[in-house]
Amino acid sequence: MNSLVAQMQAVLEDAREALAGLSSLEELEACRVRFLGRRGEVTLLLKDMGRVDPSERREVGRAANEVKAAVQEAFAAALARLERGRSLASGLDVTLPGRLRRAGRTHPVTRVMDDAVAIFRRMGFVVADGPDQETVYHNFDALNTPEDHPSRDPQDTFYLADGRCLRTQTSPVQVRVMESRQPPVRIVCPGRCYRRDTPDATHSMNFHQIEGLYVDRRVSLADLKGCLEEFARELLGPQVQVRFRPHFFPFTEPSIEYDFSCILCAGRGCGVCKRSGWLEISGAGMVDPAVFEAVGYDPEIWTGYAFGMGIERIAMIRHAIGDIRLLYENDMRFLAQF
Ligand code: 2U9
Repeated sequence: MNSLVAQMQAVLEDAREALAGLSSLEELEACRVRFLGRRGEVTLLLKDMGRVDPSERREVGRAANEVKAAVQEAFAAALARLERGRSLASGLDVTLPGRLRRAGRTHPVTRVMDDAVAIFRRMGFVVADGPDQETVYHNFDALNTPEDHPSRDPQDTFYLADGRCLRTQTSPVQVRVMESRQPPVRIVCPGRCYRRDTPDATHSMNFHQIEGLYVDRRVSLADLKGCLEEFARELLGPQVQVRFRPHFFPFTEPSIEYDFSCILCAGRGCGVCKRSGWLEISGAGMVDPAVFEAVGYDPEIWTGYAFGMGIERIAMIRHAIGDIRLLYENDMRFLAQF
């Protein structure tokens, strides 16, 4: 056997032996320099190829390249062994299969709220915020709610020890904005509300509302209808109709309740709209002059409309959810559907 090939095989044996005893990546690097570096043992032997007799060069060259490849392979195996050992020592086994991470989703109530806010913002409304713990004045008195109105009853409203209450609607936010700002005002107030209701399929003690208020000169009921129609079509589709029915609220006069045509059966009648073709959404009306007086706006000059809607109710309609409590149980099997 050519002596150069024999020398290379000896170097290969040396390299395998040296690699087997390694315990760190630093030692591996030193070993690499020793065998495969610019002046390494394998490199220098390959440089000797020039001195091989031309008749043997082809054969010797092939053998030398095989030895070089074997040395490089031994290095790769040693590197893999050291890296695996290092990750195991740190408690991390990089060879284990990855864990599937389920992506989070936006809660259906948050989605309706975000969509509603986006639509009203496009229509020129500005978002206003206020405290969940309210004075009785802002929650009831300023909204023209009579002293003996049933909504004030401790059976219906949560009162705090200091005489304040948890807001039963987001209207007090609008009272606060009017107290601090002159018209024109065009705001929406999204947020949590609290009522002492016994929980069932359609009631929760803690729910979400968005209310709107527009105050300017010569605001009319027709403006209110246009606003709610635009909102309904943006939220549920261009085919949706809106209808008004007369109602009574202490803070609006005249007051109305409004319905959207059923999006599931296109008004033909189905289980969700209870065969009526209409979905009862909520209430609205022209701001009562007594409310303007309470906040210091002259009711001879200023007119306005206000509306409110329950967010859970819209989420339930949108997804045909039959029980409001499903929205609060945080059951992943339910939430993962949205
Ligand atoms: C001011 C003046 C008037 C807001 C209004 C309603 C009608 C209404 C319901 C929404 C779903 C209650 O939670 S719910 O059941 N709200 O029907 N809200 S008018 O009227 C206002 C608000 C602020 C200063």
